Amino acid sequence: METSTLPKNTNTSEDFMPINGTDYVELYVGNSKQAAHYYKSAFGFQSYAQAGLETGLKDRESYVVVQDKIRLVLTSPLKSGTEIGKHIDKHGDGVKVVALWVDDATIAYNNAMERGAKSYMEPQVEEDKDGQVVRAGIYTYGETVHIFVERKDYNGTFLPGFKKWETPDYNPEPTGLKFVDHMVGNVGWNKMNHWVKFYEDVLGFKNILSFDDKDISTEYTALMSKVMSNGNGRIKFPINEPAEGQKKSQVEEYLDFYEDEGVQHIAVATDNIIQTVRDLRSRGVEFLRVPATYYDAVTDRVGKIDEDIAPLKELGILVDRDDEGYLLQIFTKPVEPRPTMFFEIIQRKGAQSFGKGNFKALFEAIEREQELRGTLH
Ligand code: TYF
Ligand code: FE
Repeated sequence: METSTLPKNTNTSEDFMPINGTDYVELYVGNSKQAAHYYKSAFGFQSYAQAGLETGLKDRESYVVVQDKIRLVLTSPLKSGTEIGKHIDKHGDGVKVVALWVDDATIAYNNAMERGAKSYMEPQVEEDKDGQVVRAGIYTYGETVHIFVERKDYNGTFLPGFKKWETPDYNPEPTGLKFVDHMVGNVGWNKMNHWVKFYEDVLGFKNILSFDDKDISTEYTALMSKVMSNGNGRIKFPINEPAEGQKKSQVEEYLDFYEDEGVQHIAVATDNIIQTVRDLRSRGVEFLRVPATYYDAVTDRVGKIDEDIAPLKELGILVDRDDEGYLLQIFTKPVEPRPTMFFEIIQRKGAQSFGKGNFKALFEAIEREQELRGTLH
């Protein structure tokens, strides 16, 4: 059963962990230079910052790309035997850091630690001629971490230690991606409630929506999901766990290939999904497809919407409605060789939900991909 309580406390004093938004997302990848090129050419990110040999680092090279409020950091090791290299060997390319923008990173860290968090990085002050940043980090599911970033008075490029990354000869146009809407974690069998409690206890999040295996099951596979939100609703983290079905759940497939719990998808918002998806497709981004028959019933299911159905059908964009409005969404295929992380493109027109009405068609589309790779048994 779907249950819903939207968060009411917008930054009240009872919110012991006020968060302003997602600061950045860092992926550990095999080749950060080429990954940055991919996120520029395929997704329309812009060159922003760089750190590595030229800035005095000996063990890693990072490229930062930006599109509106979204900052992606792509990091690779410069030698063998590093934590970054081990992370890539075990998981393939994937999200290491989901960084949260806070007013006081030390207080955020101390609060989280008092409430039972496991430390990743004690508060450290980072400084250059453009000001100061304080960062501190805690572990979440798998080897994934949250880093609190306090950048009150910082005027430099990204973080102290980074220099501007300028590419005068190659700057593809943006594709209309605006901000991170939500990021989903896949966790182990029967571990969803453990991580729900972690976000409640340690970060003061609330469970705003729940989906059980009856909501999210097809003829073959199933999963369960609970959406956690911080007080002001700017951070939303659905947590998925696999459920028993006739065949292997997509969450179980992820856990097998990532060899751990981790980030399953990054949902990014646009305010013109038709244009964004057309653009992304023309640059080689591959999306999941639902059958054309999905669109036969769409108007009956969601009622009148601003968009014509024809371009939605042409591009494979999904639509769903809730009490507050409707949303449009579409999912990429995994963006690395392992069937692990993917992106969602989402446009909200009032709806604050996650597309429950699309789950069946979406999960059947995922199953067709699993079937093609021979992992649906
Ligand atoms: O974030 C969500 O809940 C939606 C639906 O494996 C979804 O995007 C849920 C699970 C999943 C893929 C998409
Ligand atoms: Fe999503």
